[in-house]
Amino acid sequence: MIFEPEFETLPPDRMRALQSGRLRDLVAYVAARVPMYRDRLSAAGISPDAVRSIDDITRLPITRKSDLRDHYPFGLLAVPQADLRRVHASSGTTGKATVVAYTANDVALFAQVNARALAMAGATPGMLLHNAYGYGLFTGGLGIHYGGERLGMAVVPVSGGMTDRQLTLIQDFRPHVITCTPSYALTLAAEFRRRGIAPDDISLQYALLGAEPWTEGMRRQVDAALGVRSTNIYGLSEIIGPGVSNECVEARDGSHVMEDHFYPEILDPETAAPVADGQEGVLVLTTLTKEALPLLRYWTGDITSLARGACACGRTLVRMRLIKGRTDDMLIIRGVNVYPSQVESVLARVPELAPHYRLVVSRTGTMDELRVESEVTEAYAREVGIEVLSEDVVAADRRLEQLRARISGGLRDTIGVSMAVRLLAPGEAPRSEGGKLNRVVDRRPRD
Ligand code: DLL
Repeated sequence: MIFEPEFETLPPDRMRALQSGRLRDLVAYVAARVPMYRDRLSAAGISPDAVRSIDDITRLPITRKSDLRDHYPFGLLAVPQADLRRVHASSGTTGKATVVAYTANDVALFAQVNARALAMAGATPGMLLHNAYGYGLFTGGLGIHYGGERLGMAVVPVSGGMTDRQLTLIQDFRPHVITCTPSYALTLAAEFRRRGIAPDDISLQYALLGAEPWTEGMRRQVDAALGVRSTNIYGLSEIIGPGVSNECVEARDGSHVMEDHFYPEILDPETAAPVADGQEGVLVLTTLTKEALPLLRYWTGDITSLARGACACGRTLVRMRLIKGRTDDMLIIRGVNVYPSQVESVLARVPELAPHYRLVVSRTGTMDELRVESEVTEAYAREVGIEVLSEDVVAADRRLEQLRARISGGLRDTIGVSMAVRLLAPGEAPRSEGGKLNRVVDRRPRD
C-alpha cells in the first residue's frame, strides 16, 4: 500500500519542480529567521532570490553537527520558542546532546513520513504494531508511535528493554509488525529460540529495523528466526528522527527517501563535491518543509549511495543503499580504511559463527590494530564439545585453529588488511538490551 501516492509516485520532473519551489521558500525562510544562516548566506554572496531551482543547492553552505552544538540548545530555531510542541535530543558519545525541536506542523510531518515508512514496510491500517524503539528523548519511540497511529494502526508502546516482557506481550497480543534496532531483533530472536518457540508460531509478519548499521547477513538471520520480512528504516534526529527513508517490502532494494521533504545529496567525504549517482559518499540532507529547525545541507556523516529509476513497488522516490558506515566510525588499520560493517559482512558468511561480535581497536606506537572477536554458534560449540574458548584451547584444537585461519583469510582477502581473530563462546559478545548496540571497543589512547 502506498500511503501518499500523489507524492511517492511523482514523475522525476514534477518532483524536481516541487523540490525547486520548496528550496526557494526554504532559503528565504532561513535567511529571514535564523541569524547563522543569514550570516553564512550573505558571506557566501547568495541572495535568496538567486536560488531558482533545486540544482542551485550545491551553492548553499553545509551545516554540521558542530553548528548545532555551538548553538545549543535553541540558537538555530526559526520560530519563537512558544511555537514549539516537542523537543528531542540525541546523546552523542562526546560532549553535549544534540537538541532538536518541532512545531505542531513538524510533529504532523514526523507522523506522516513514518506512516509512509510503515506502509512501505508492509503495514496496513488495522494491524497491531509492537514498538520496541526507546521512548523518551530518543526520536525512535515517539516517531514510530505517531506514524503507526497516523496510518491507522494500534500501537503498543513497549519501548526498549525488559526482554522477557517483550516476549510475553508478543505472544499474548499477537502483533503483526515490530519496530526495533536490528541488534535487538536478534536478542528477541535468541530468546524465542531459547523458549522453544518456532518462527511459524510468532505472529509477526513485518519488521522495521534501523537506528544502527546492519547487513544483508543479519537480515537473513532475523527474517528466518522471527518469521518476518524485515526492511531498513533510516533517519536521524537532526533531520526529523526515523522516517527519512525506508525500504519497500516488495523490492527491498534500497530505501526510498521521502525526498519531497528531505532532499538527499551524496558528497565526496574529502572535498564535499557532489558525486555521481551510484557512487559512494557522505549523505547530506536538506529539510525542505520543516518549520522549527530547518537545516540546509546537513552533513550526516553516513556513507551510502543513491539509485534512481523505476522500482517494483511503483514508487519513484530515489533510493539510498544500506549505510556502509560513518565517516567517523571509519577505522584506519595500517593505512586501509575499514568500516565495521565490512567486517560484519565477512563474518556473516561463515556458517560456524553467530551474528554476535565485537571489534577491539587498540594502538601500538602509531599503528592502529584491530582484533575481531566473534562468537561461534551454539551448534558448533556443541559439535566441538568445548565450553570455554580461551586462546590456549583454540590453539590446541586443530578444528578451531582452522576455523580461525579461515576467518582471518576471508577478512584479509575481502578488506585487504590482516587482523587478529579471537573466537568467543556463545553468550560472550555484548547483546543489545533494547537500544543501539555499540560493537566497537576503542582502546586507543586519547590524545
Ligand atoms: O537513530 C533515528 C532512528 C530511530 C532511525 C529509529 C531509525 C529507527 P539518531 O539517534 O540521531 O537517530 O542517530 C542517527 O544513526 O546518522 C546513522 O549513523 C545511524 N542510523 C540510523 N538509522 C540507520 C540505519 C535515529 N537504518 C544515526 N542504518 C544516523 C544505519 C543508521 N545507520
